[in-house]
Amino acid sequence: MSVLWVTPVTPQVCGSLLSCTDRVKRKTSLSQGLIYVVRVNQGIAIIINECTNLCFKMSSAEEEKVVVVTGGTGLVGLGLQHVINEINPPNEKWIFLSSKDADLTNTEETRALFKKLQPTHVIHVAAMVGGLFRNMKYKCDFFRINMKMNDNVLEICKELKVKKVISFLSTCIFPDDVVYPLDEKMIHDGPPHDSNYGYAMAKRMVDVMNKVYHEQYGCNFTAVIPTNIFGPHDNFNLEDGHVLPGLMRKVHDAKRDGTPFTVWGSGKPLRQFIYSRDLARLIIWVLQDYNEISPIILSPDEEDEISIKDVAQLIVEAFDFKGEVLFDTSKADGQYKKTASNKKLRSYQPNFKFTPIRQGIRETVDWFIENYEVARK
Ligand code: NAP
Ligand code: GFB
Repeated sequence: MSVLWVTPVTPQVCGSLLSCTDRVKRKTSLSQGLIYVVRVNQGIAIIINECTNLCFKMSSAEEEKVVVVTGGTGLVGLGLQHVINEINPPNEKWIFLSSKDADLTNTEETRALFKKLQPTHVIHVAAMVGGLFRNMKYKCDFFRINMKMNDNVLEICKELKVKKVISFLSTCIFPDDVVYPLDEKMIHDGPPHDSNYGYAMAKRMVDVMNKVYHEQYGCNFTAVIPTNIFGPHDNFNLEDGHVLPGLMRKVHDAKRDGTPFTVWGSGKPLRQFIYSRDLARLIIWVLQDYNEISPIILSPDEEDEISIKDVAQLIVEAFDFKGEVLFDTSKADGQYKKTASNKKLRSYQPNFKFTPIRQGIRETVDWFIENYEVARK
């Protein structure tokens, strides 16, 4: 049984098509649009309306996919859970792991767990992660812990003949002294920014491992390279977390305490931010349809790059904060910019619509206010 066809249609055409078929297999809403899955003869037809511009192929007769997500309880992992719960793809069992299931730096624990789960596909999200200030403080831990986790997961996936592994890199791993924008070919063209040297070098080795596992064993191991990610379930700890959750935490507390809101650094550095739920939808597409060993940058367009000062202003507006905004220039600015080109992604997904940053920030602030007591802080 196979997918007969996938076609974007206007809502009107969608309506009339559906009125003449009673074999609606499932209706799935995906934040920006509706997807109808209908059965036609021996196959499955997917009708999507033009809002989403992203389609998911589903097949019914194939062997069930067992997709294991390491790091399933963090910012990215919970973003994936959110979208998978929305889509609920047939014939796919998704298992989201945390460090409580196994410490991935421990080879035997990792092997025992993966042997028990028997994944057909692995999305290796887990890592020791942190913002600028944590990276600067624990360079050796970031290198050693991430090297161990990545080596264990890829070697055990090779042993178990896992069909596909997607690992996570980051745009901060690229060389610091380059001509922007960054593209996938530039990963090893010089040292990364010193602030995240340990993390960056461990992540670069994942790209090396994907290549050598493919050449020696034919493994289908690839990687994605997201820019700075944000969204619900982020780490709002001021020392360890990234800039957006850090700023949200500080505005929240400043509003509560009637104190000024302090942005660290000059506010001049530039960043591209991808919303965790957009990233999740792209990861699902990579799992299904991206068939290269070479990595792919997952980033909004270059023109969406924004300064720390301007993004702080969006957060001030989202909280309706009226207090004083200060800049503490005694704090590091880190890398001035890491402008990434998403040309490769756009060659595959020309119409993918990213959530506007103002809307993503609004949804994340609403989530943080509602979950302040339980959020990671
Ligand atoms: P996160 O929120 O810190 O989540 C990390 C996840 O990894 C958690 O589920 C954690 O489990 C798990 N984990 C950590 N240490 C582990 C260990 N020793 N054994 C097993 N599991 C372990 O991280 P994130 O922001 O979602 O990042 C996800 C991936 O994206 C990482 O590979 C990161 O390098 C990459 N990335 C992140 C960003 C960003 O801006 N956040 C940007 C680019 C790339 P527990 O919940 O049990 O602790
Ligand atoms: O997200 P972030 O910590 O890391 O952003 P990077 C740092 C930038 O935000 C710096 C400014 O320019 C900081 O001066 N900033 C302002 C703040 N206020 C705050 C705040 O309250 N908290 C934080 N954290 N920053 C990381 C890499 O680089 O990017 C990681 O170190 C990872 O390894 C991550 O790759 C995606 O964007 O500079």
